[in-house]
Amino acid sequence: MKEYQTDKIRNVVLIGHGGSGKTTLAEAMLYNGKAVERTGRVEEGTTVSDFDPEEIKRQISIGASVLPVEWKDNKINILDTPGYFDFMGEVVSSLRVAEGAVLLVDAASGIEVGTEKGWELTSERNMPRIILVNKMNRENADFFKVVEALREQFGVSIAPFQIPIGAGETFKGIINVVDMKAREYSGKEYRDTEIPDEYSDRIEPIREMVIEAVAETDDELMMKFFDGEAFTEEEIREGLRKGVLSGKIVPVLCGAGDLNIGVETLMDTITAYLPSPKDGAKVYAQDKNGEPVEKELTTADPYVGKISIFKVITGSITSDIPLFNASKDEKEKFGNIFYIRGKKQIGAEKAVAGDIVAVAKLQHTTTGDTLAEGKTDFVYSPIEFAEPSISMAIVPKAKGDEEKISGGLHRLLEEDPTFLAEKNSETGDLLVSGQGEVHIEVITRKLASKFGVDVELKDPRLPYRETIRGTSKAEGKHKKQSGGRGQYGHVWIEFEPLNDLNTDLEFVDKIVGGVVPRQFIPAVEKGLREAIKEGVLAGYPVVGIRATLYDGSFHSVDSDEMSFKIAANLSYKKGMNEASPVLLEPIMRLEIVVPEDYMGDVIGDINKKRGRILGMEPKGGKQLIIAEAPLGEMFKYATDLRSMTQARGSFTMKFERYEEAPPAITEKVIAESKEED
Ligand SMILES: Nc1nc2c(ncn2[C@@H]2O[C@H](COP(=O)(O)OP(=O)(O)OP(=O)(O)O)[C@@H](O)[C@H]2O)c(=O)[nH]1
Ligand SMILES: [Mg+2]
Repeated sequence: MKEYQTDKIRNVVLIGHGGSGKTTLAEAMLYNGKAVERTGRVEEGTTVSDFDPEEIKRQISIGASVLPVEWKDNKINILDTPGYFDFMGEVVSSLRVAEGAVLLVDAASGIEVGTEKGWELTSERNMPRIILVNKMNRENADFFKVVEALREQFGVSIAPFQIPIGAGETFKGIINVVDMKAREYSGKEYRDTEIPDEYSDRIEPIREMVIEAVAETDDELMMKFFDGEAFTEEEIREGLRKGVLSGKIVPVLCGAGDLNIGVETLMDTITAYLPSPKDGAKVYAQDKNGEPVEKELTTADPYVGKISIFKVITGSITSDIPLFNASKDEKEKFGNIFYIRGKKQIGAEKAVAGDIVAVAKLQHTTTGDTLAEGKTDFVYSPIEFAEPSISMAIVPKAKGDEEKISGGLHRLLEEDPTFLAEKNSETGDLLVSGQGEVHIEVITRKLASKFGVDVELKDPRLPYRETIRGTSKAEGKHKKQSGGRGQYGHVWIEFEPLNDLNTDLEFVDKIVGGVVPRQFIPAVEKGLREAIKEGVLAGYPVVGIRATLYDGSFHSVDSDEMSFKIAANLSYKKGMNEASPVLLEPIMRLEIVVPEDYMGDVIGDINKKRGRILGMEPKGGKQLIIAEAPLGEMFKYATDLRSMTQARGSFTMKFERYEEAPPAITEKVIAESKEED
């Protein structure tokens, strides 16, 4: 690939609802830029971008891909991102390196949740963007309806630069209302044509929208507009460019990625209107000194070793230079740098500021780290990812694979900072927490394909507790006095519930007259403390009990600490069984944010899950619902909430307290514990 200077580079992220055609569009762009000889298809698993076996199998994008393509003296680094919500982390890291975005909207489906999310993500970052009304060849595609909806939802910044010629089966070209030119496509080529007569009525109102958007960018132009004066071509062009760069104007184009209609115009618009890294005012951190380089995305691939993809922020970079990882405070050995296009590697001599390159086998670097030529006293601010919202237990199919699993997870964590893996010390489960069920599934598939371990997913075991509701007095007598050294310990203990479930055991010594000698009383308490680690119902830790040692006896020769520990244990087993033992389940506090329309469904669902609503209040145009529900019902809440709200809801959940479990749950848990024994 030729060397391009910073002002000739465009880092453009493709975003949009799942299946809006991003990967197919990227394929057409690569074809137009002669990076591929023919266009691959998502259905056939032949696209440059969706090369991962999981992407091919599922026919969706899972990881972001970098796809550099040369276009008329410029290089466009296309960042194709997944639309599926579980993989939002990939969108977030890609937005970090891009200066501009193309937001795809399906011409037949119109605005979808992914469209709204894409709009929000780019608005928050003040990122210049173009909207492509894609799939114009679909049945029921309606450009004008989509534009109207976009204007209604996103305001006058929406400026349609084009209108389609035909729609659905008859879609064959576009009319540019800024230049007033028409173009028809054969799929491989295009030719400029006359604007068909029947379109003159449609052009005027659309052109009016563009003029109005231009007027919005500048006070003087606004005055002119209200005075009814026409803008010059120059004013329109200048106003549009400034407006797009500042985010005040969002050009709307139309096309069909799979027919390669409108794609070259989109590429022209990207290079003409979206910022290069030079004019992109991206702030990564206060740059006090040094020539820092920022690394953004990594992919773990054990066959070629780990590949780190990064963006050069300042200065330039060549192969084999020593770099310093400022985030980890470690030296990093840099081998050959190369460009990456999907999975293909393309040799690179040097990469200038603004460009995106890759390097293999970095030792210490993970996603979001800052690399610099020498020591720096700052690092670029880390990328903020969403917290994982769903957890599942990973169980190896073959015994002895535990080490391979944790090794594999460790590697996958380096490329994907949006999941967590940890061993729960209480239940012993290896828990993987992610952004959704598909996310966790994909992680386990990667464990199999990249690291050769087969695993199963299970619901995590719950950290139940046990306590008692009644009181009891129980004797524990341990006596062994035949042959050898004798053993003798004897206690009477009263068991009562404590009101406080945060205390496990309160031990009270009410021995009088030395019926249990002083020196053995700590052994009784120790025996109890060991015993309560396993409740009598289902083996869960016991909390909230008081045990009062009030009587017993001893033998002057045979009594020892061990005998009293055993006696305490015997008393515990008997006493607990006689004091109405109960199972406690964890209750979680939930804060759920959903649009008003979904409130009824969400509240009904919480009730069905044995939860209760504590309060509701408006929050940022949506509703905040505060609720409590047992953890046992909430494992898949991320999935449930997504399907109830079409992914418009979000929630956080944290442990609140323990509460007695209903009989049905208790029975089930007891049965399960018997099965495991
Ligand atoms: N009719 C029509 N179908 C298209 C067009 N572009 C893509 N498709 C089809 O739409 C489906 C989804 O296309 P993708 O390119 O995978 O969409 P995507 O946005 O990359 O999907 P995710 O990465 O999963 O979010 C595939 O079946 C494509 O063949 C188009 O312009 N017109
Ligand atoms: Mg895709």
